[in-house]
Amino acid sequence: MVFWSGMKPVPVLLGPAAAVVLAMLPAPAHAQARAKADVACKQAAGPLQYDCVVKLNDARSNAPLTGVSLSIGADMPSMPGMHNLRPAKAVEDAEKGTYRARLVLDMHGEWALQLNLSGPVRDRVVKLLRFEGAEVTEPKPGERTRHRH
Ligand SMILES: [Cu+2]
Repeated sequence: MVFWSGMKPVPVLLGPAAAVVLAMLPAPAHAQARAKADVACKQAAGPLQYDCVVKLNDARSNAPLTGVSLSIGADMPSMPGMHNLRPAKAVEDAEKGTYRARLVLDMHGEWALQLNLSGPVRDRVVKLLRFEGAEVTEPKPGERTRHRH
């Protein structure tokens, strides 16, 4: 059996006892996320303005997360660092666990929205969305988008 540690393969001999111990190790950090998020965006007044509704729920109990301070940053995975927008502050809605924010992008295409939660729940959830005019869709896994200015 070979474990990959960075770029170097590390051979490890495993008996049945070791396999049991490995199964009991904590899950990777992303599996411990406290929040899960649903994001739906609609084009607003301008062609690059989008009004987004974010629903935050507890990852385990599924209960709506209220009283969270939520800011939404955005970057383009196909051009990292070039379209880093100033995070937008979301406003909590009367409906529990629902937050609203207006995003002003600087071009259409695929964006990674970073939902930064602070206050009672601290977490960061990243959501990929493709913004093409009035169409806002979730990119399919492995799908690549052209990046054209
Ligand atoms: Cu670009």
